[in-house]
Amino acid sequence: LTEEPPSTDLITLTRHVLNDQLRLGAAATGDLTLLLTAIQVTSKFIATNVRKARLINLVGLAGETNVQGEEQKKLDVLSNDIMVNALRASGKTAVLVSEELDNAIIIEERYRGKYCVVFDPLDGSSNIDAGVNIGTIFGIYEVRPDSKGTIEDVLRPGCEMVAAGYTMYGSSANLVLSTGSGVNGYTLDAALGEFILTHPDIKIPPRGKIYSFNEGNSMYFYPPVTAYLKSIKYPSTGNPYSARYIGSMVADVHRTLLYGGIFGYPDDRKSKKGKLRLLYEAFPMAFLTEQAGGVATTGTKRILDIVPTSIHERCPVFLGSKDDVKDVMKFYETEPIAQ
Ligand code: P6P
Repeated sequence: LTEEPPSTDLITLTRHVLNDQLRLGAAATGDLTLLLTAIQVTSKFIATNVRKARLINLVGLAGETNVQGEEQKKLDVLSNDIMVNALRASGKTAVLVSEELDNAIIIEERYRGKYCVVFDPLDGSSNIDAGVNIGTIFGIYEVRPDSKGTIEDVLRPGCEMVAAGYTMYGSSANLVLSTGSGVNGYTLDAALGEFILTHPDIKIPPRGKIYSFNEGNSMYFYPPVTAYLKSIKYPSTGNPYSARYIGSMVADVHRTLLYGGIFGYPDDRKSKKGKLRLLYEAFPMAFLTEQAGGVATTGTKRILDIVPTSIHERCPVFLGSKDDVKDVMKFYETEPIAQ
């Protein structure tokens, strides 16, 4: 087999984002480009630690000490520290919200920039011992005009985000990003230390053949969800859907973006508001889903239109192929919602 000559025109994430900036013309200050570069560095750093963890079981509980007697940090705590430090040092952020921190961080004057980053530094980390793909999820707001950065800058609907993305740590590191004009996927070339454009302009098929729900919660589901699942498992015509559920949101959403179908974590009698977090799980994934031509709803309301009242609130999530998600919404119109 003749080796393909190496491409001499690699499109790295940095180059791709710079092209975005040039497309925006003079209005772009380059601040978002530099912020995304900082996020890229955190993803590479976290990817290294995840890989190491799989080798030397770094994932011990916080508080234990390792053989060197060093304070051992849980991987998600370590990932949080990596992100907070890099985002602050970038000089481009004003407010940070992390799944790992009870309160928002308001960046001090000296390092303050104009962006607010909400993030889950290592979502699904409970799965890491099983070698399941886990990931970092992030969303970016620009501070409101004349604001120096307060909590109100992140208690805004997800439709006001300027960018969102995730990095999935698996056999390779995949960074999927939208800055508001479509979705692109990049794969880390560890040898180069660069994220290379491998999935340009990701589009979700209008309908898929996969549903992704934790059916272990079936006894708690409300009627619209029970009726919807019955309709795709026992269809009056055609074949039933396939079930795929990894239990790691980044992995389940990544498959849904690429293959289509529907991912759902509904509210139910056990989780009255659902389980997934609005600000740094539902909003970024809904932003990406819509940018890829899909739909993201609570069942009755567009997720990106929700106005958060607190930084860690939860919300029900159905997202994926537009025809599949619209099917769920029809059941919310016809079935009694909750009792
Ligand atoms: P369940 C992981 O703990 C997580 O936050 C998401 O990544 C994932 O989608 C969900 O929870 C899985 O929850 O209840 O199905 O185990």
